[in-house]
Amino acid sequence: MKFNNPVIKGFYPDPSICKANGSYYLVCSSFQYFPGVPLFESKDLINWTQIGHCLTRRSQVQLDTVGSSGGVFAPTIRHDNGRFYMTTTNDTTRQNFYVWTDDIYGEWSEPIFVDQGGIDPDLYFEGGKAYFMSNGTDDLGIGGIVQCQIDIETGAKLTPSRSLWQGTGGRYLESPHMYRINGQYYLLAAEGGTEYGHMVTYARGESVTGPFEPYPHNPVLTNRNLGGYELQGVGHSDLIQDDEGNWWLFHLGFRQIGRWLTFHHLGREVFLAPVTFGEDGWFEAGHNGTTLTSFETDRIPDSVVQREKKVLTFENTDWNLDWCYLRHPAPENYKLEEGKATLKGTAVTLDVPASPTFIGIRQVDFEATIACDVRMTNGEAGITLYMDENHHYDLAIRKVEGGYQAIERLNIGDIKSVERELALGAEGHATLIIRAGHERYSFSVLADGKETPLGTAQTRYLSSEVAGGFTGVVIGLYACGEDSLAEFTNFKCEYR
Ligand code: 6LW
Repeated sequence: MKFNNPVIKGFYPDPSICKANGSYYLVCSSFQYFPGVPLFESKDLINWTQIGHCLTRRSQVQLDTVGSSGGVFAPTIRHDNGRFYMTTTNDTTRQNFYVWTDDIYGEWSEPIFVDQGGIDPDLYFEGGKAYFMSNGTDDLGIGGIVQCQIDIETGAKLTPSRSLWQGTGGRYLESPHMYRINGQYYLLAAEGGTEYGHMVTYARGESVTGPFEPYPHNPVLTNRNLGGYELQGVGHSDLIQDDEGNWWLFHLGFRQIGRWLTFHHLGREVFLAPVTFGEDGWFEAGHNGTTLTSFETDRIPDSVVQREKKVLTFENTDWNLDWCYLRHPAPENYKLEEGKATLKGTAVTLDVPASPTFIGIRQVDFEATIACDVRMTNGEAGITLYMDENHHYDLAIRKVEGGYQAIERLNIGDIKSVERELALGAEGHATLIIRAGHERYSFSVLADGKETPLGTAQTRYLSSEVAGGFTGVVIGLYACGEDSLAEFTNFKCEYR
């Protein structure tokens, strides 16, 4: 069959994967968004269904004071002795912790903290022992991929933290994962930073504690050499063996807005590349060490068809799975029903790193038409294309003296500009429409049976290259203003 990359589209960075009970499970970073750490299931490695989140309670992760792109960093998911573990970092508090569950469809435990610094924690289980890896600095002050052995019940360190491997010289050595394959230990990592120089590297050794010998042809996977190629930033990965014995790398990457346009605003997404082991025990990945936008493979049967949900509505999405909040929401401000969202605004606006009344769904592809009916009273309510508090485009209705108006507002760093105001008269009611393309969004309003274009804005100003950070555009429904109340109905996001 032929599969297309990404296999999970939109802002789902830093994938980690494990296999258990005949299924594959995958988790991603979530930063300031709540619930934290989206969790997916697949039977065939190609089609992924979100089944939950690992961090669903405030007691598991505290996001109130988390800045944009702070909070929940790269997770690792593992299955050992019937139990699932997910370990991650709250980068804002600089704490590494893990949670566990015996029921993948159920709730996860309270956090168990590990006193080892750095980011991108990893767990490796062997012979009743649990090893904990992360990037950072060890107890002797040596940097690299750092390891200690822990008591998996309590998180207590059983051995000092020791630096295992310093990588191949790329900046930001991170994303460690340990595996035992054919009697050898493989230590996978990423280097180069999560931008255009990103890459996957690895080393192997005879013992779980090292020493480790680097693969002679590192990086094993990168797209940093591919100029004019849509897919960039390939790195941060996890290895998995399928039931037929084939190996694969799940990794992050991003899609530029155009071949020669080095901007990406949809966030870092999940990609899949085949892995092949040689007789010498070293493995290669992708196509000549790069990831392609599609792969022909006989490893997956032709009967597997890659599905894509092209139309998303209130009715066919799940408030608890597909939608997310900025930090911890105040539940009393949200009434989420089948076919309708009623949002009560507060004084918190979209322009501060706090929790405005906002519920969002990731923009997962470039070309889309997004529409929603909004009926509101006071304040302001509408749709925002949200990258962070300083980079968002808002299409909204607001109350003004004598009536209501529709507005298009651009927020790009220090520039905050209402580009167009359209008088709506005495009713705070209209259909808001956003048409998304690779390079531009266009905004219009349908009121009294007449569609009026308000303006357009370039996608690049919401990109990671402009905004910085680690997230991607989320389509948010929001209300702000202390006595504002807004009803959203007929939401539709249709991808082309
Ligand atoms: C993550 C690090 C990375 O922790 O970006 O691409 C950081 N890799 O491994 C934030 O996602």
